[in-house]
Amino acid sequence: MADDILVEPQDGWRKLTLNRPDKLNAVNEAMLTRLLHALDAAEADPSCRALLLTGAGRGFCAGQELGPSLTPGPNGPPDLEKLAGTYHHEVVRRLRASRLPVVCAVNGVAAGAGASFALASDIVLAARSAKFVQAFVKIGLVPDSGASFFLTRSVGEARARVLALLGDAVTADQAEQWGMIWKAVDDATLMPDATALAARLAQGPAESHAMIKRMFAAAATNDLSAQLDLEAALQGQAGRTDDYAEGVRAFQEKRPPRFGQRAAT
Ligand code: T3D
Repeated sequence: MADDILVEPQDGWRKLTLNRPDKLNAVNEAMLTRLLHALDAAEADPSCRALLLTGAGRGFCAGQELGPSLTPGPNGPPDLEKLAGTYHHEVVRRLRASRLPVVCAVNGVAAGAGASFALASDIVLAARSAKFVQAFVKIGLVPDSGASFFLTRSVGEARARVLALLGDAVTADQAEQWGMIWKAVDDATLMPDATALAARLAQGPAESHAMIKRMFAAAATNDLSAQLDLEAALQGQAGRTDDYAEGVRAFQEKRPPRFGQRAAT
């Protein structure tokens, strides 16, 4: 059985590791299919309340494998629209639509679609030695997997255009300063920090987390009035959860809350 996607169930959360270290975890169709299955399985597991995504070896993910499916052959160019739509973009959709908070530990270079997978996650920590490369332009392609969406919103259009047009690497520290990621940390503390974060999220109010993700997704397109309506509706929903009752009780009793409910479908 292929082990290019490692799934390690932890106490209330799962660690997913892209595991093709000799290729800096470059992805291909089979690997992405297994990643999609792993994401679906985590989503369907009621005991799973958070995800940690990382890469094995010295890279996080070097994007699409520059192999046969990307190589123009005797029958003409490959159908990259189909490739992106079937695999890469489904990963991004799953990460964003998931009810589970996703922590991404960028342990090394994140290039092309690999950078987009990181940016699609909810909380991104990167090792100081890691870098982010919009590699697409270097091989005559264009940003995909949400890169143009995420970057224009996180670093602003001026920087996003430079990154996309030149394909120069951005260091983890620079990515943090620009707001592309949450934090750059020392290489040695990346996994302990990311693990602690995933474990902490797994102890949090799962339904609240799911609604926060929905709310932030909608904020990308809603006007203020529509967003206020959504916030009111979701607050109403949150107010009816057991976690809210427990949260208020815990506050009044001056003790930490014990959240435990799985997000509703
Ligand atoms: O339809 C669609 O959606 C199309 C897909 C689009 C999405 C994309 O992701 S397009 C972008 C594809 N990715 C790239 O263009 C990145 C290519 N890789 C690089 O530019 C560099 O490898 C890095 C900047 C990522 C890292 O450089 P460096 O010097 O640290 O490592 P290296 O020596 O270049 O790579 C190490 C090995 O990984 C090497 O193998 P070797 O020679 O030791 O056997 C290299 O060939 C391999 N590798 C790295 N990236 C890929 C790869 N092999 C296949 N595909 C890769 N993408």
